[in-house]
Amino acid sequence: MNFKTVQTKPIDGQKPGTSGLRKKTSVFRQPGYLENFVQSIFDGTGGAAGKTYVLGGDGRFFNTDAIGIIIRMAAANGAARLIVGQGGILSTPAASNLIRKYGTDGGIILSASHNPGGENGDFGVKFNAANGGPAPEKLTDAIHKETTRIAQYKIAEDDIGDIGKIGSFTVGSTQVDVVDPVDDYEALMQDLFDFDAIRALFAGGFRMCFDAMHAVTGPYAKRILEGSLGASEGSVINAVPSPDFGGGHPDPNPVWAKEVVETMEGPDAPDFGAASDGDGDRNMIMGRSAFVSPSDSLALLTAYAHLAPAYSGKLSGVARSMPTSRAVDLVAERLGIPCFETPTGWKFFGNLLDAGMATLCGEESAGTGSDHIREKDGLWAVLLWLNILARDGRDIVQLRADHWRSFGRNYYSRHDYEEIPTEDANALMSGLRAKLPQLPGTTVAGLQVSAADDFAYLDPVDQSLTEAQGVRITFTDGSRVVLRLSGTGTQGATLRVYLERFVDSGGDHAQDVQAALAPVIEAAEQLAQIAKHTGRSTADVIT
Ligand code: VG1
Ligand code: CO
Repeated sequence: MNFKTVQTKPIDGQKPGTSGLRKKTSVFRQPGYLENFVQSIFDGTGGAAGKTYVLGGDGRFFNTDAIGIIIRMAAANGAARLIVGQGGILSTPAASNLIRKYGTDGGIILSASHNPGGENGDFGVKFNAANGGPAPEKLTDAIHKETTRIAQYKIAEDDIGDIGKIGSFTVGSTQVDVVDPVDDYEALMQDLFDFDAIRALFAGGFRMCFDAMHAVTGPYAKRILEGSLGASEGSVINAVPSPDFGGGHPDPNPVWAKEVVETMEGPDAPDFGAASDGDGDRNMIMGRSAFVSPSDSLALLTAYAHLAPAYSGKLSGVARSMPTSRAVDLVAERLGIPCFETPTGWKFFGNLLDAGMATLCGEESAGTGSDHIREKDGLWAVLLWLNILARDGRDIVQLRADHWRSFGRNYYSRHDYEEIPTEDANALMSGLRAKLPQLPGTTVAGLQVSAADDFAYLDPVDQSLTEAQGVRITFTDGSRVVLRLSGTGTQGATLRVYLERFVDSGGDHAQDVQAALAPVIEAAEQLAQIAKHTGRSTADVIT
């Protein structure tokens, strides 16, 4: 095997965002672009020599080529061993599990998650650390620093073995083990959940529809739901990963996961509906004609997690991202466990999970997970739901109604304004930030502001401070508006407006969500002048 050192120059903009480096696929395919970033990952984390990494991706366009490049680079940099998903496929949660199970030094996951794939879509690369979780800011900063001073990268010149076949080959002195992407993940799920109870549920005629959205969870869901648990054949739809996700947008929300939504709203709908995203770390949950908001799902899972063997009597605490509704806070309070509020992005849960301070974590964007790995996990959430439904016996819609009756309901919605010129988005945010100190006590759209700040997070484990994580404005009736700019987009800026209104346990919980939120939506508009700054009167995506 011949190795070569290639001279290169820093490329601007290789700064990881909320979850890894995401760019247009065409950008990643520019000569040296991927190579520069991968070499910077190695250099920013103490070098690859003697290390073991997990490697896989969500199967989107350029996945296989990129895996080949990374294998040849890891070998040239002296890595001892690589564990690669067969065909280059690994869901994000499966990769996190492999890193932990085999005690590797980390992993490289190729995905732009919910962003569309294909030649004209997006591509992404993220580095996960030895705990299986997304690199914390300290590491992503170190990697970024390397991208600004890189002068050369190393790569093997010759062809390598076939990653389409399970087995092993070597590249120089690096051993490459190609593994089944599902096996270890399924074994972990069997440890956590009551598979017998779920099997009995399906055997009793329970029906579900799981939309894999032509993305990575297809093989996992087929094997586990239809194979091991006995869901009827065809319960998993769009199960074959395709390089462009069937031309779709693999974002599991009611706007993009249309097929399962139509099934769940149609005649003779199954009992339970779900969907997952591009890399398998998110979940959408539905009952018959009922979308369960991710924030409510987190609250309900926390309330009923004791029905699953792994979590019975084991909840040390919960954590949610700041924009996620405060429904879970109410459950934590009743359970007498702490509830942590973190910035958006799974990397902020890592320390809490490692320290045993939180057991369940969740985000409004449909990411839910636990201390079983260090990533959010779409299929895990579906299995926990199935476990709960199997053991509780109630229909999911009934269970949620009972929950609202007991705890009150946090009406919740997110309004996204996409591809806004970056200057306009920045002007909106800085205008809003400037007036925060004057807001408390004032009345906007009939709502009185009780507090207004720009969220800063002091990590209780390592005392690191992360600032400017989103503006939050709370009103005296418990309503709340949060505004922040997305850190995963690849074109212009995306403004996310998070809206929440609480109606307590005595109230009526049957209102239409947008109607219930109307005063909060109006307050957000008046406070942030969204129409003026963006030139748009409504959001592009409402979830
Ligand atoms: C979005 C979500 C955030 C999530 C992140 C990565 O980030 O809002 O909750 O952690 O995507 O998820 P942003 O910065 O665009 O709001 V994934 O499944 O795309 O890796
Ligand atoms: Co994802």
